[in-house]
Amino acid sequence: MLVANKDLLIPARKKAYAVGAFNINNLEALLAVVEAATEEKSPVIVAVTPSAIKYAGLVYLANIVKTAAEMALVPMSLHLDHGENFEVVSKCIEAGFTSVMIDGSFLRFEENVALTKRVVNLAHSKGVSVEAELGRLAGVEESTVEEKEAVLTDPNNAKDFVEQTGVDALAVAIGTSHGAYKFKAEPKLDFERLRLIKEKLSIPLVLHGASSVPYWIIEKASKYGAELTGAKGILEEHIKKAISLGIAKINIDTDLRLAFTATVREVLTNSPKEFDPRKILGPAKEVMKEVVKGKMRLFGSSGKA
Ligand code: PH4
Ligand code: ZN
Repeated sequence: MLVANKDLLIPARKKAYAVGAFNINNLEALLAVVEAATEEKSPVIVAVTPSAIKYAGLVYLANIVKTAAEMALVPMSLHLDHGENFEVVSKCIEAGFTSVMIDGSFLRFEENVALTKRVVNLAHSKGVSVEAELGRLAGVEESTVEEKEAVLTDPNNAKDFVEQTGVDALAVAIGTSHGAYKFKAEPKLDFERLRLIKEKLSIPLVLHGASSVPYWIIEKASKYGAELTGAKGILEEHIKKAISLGIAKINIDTDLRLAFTATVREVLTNSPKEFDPRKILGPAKEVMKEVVKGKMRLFGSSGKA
């Protein structure tokens, strides 16, 4: 069944676990996510970005997720990830999304508040949840203290932002970034900042850029010809600590991309005569599913559906 993110995230924050938001761009990724959620008895968020919509089409994506939700025995939401303007948000709400992110993190504080408020008014009138972002995800490890302060979420601003906008969840910047190259040196997150944000806000907090870039996947992809030198992600123990500090939604995309690509490379190398897409994409889906199941166990959402 399709539910709003709020219904999944409020219990998660209360009971100190997190619900995974997994990005999908095609049927294989969706099947991997839904099968994993069903086997783990876990609530799940299916995330779609504007670039996924550009790739596969809004109506196609919305309808395969709605079909999956009708058949699934676990609660799921269909979430717009990184909606960049009011127009994309309203199109997604019209198409049946149950949750939207409006990412005004590139705007000045007042502009971000104004845009987010406008989205909250529309979304809440339709029972749709809203996530917003304050602070920017960026590689900050070599930044000066002043640069970090400009990029990472300020706890006092976060409190004002939530009070002024009425958002249901807030994505915070504490040192994560999107993609497979998150750190040049040792993985490090600003937990003291997160602790202060948690003290000031009772709504669920969201961690973007949370892939761990597992060594076994990098090793497998590299064995079959990928060039991924320097790839590094978030430590699993840091994910657990973030959950204990109020993170209730965790975004994962890169780890699924890596699992998919490593497996496609493996199959094509080991079976050069194979040209049936089902025999190439099928194993890739299975490995993505195992990755999703592992995340659900790590996040503590297994058994919560
Ligand atoms: N996301 C995924 C963003 C994907 O435009 P696009 O479809 O390439 O955008 O919101 C994440 O936070 C994923 O984090 P990860 O890279 O650590 O998996
Ligand atoms: Zn993100």
